[in-house]
Amino acid sequence: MPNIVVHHLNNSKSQRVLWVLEELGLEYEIMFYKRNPGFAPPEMKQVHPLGKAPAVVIDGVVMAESGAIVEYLVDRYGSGTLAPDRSSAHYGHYLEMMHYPEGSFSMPVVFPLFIGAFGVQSEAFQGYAQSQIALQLDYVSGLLKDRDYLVDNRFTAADLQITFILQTARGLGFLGDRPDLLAYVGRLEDRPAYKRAIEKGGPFDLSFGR
Ligand SMILES: N[C@@H](CCC(=O)N[C@@H](CS)C(=O)NCC(=O)O)C(=O)O
Repeated sequence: MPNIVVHHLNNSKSQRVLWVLEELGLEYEIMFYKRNPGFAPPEMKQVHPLGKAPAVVIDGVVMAESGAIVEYLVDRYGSGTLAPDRSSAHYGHYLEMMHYPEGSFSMPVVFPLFIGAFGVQSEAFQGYAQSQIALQLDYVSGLLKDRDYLVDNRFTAADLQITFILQTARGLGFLGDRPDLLAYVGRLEDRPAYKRAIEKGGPFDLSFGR
């Protein structure tokens, strides 16, 4: 069994790591950090120079970037679960979907948070942000048109990886007219491993005071 320590910030992407560890049935220790008020506390820089969550120490090696951490854990300890076989036709799509949430999808979804936090007044930028969020949400809806899960129509780590961004979009009120995406997130949140990860990680709230 590997020795795994998860440096976990409340209401953050480190929730993904707790969830994948629960899906894989691995043991781990959690070090808890609290947002201060919105940002990570400075002690997180003692774990990784970026000071962001998640940071995970696996057998003494520090890793950041939730996508890389999830992919590594699934590759190493998944025994063929949570990902298609590398030789399968689905593997390329799986990799794309593993990287898409933190790549193209996450930036527009956080625009409204920055607009609010820093009082950005530009109507042109606000319009751009709205259009880019709609573009990404339409894309995800299209991917799920005839299926319940993103890859090979079965639950994989790609669904786990995209959940946080969709939960953020939901919290910001962007899924109100998108029953397909609400149902998809609901399906993922129903997983026993997701629920265990929430119990262990502590209160999880992406409603942004709405
Ligand atoms: N792409 C990184 C994002 C890391 C990141 O920005 N984490 C946020 C929490 S979701 C954070 O630590 N924010 C606090 C801060 O920026 O001080 C990942 O997926 O791990």
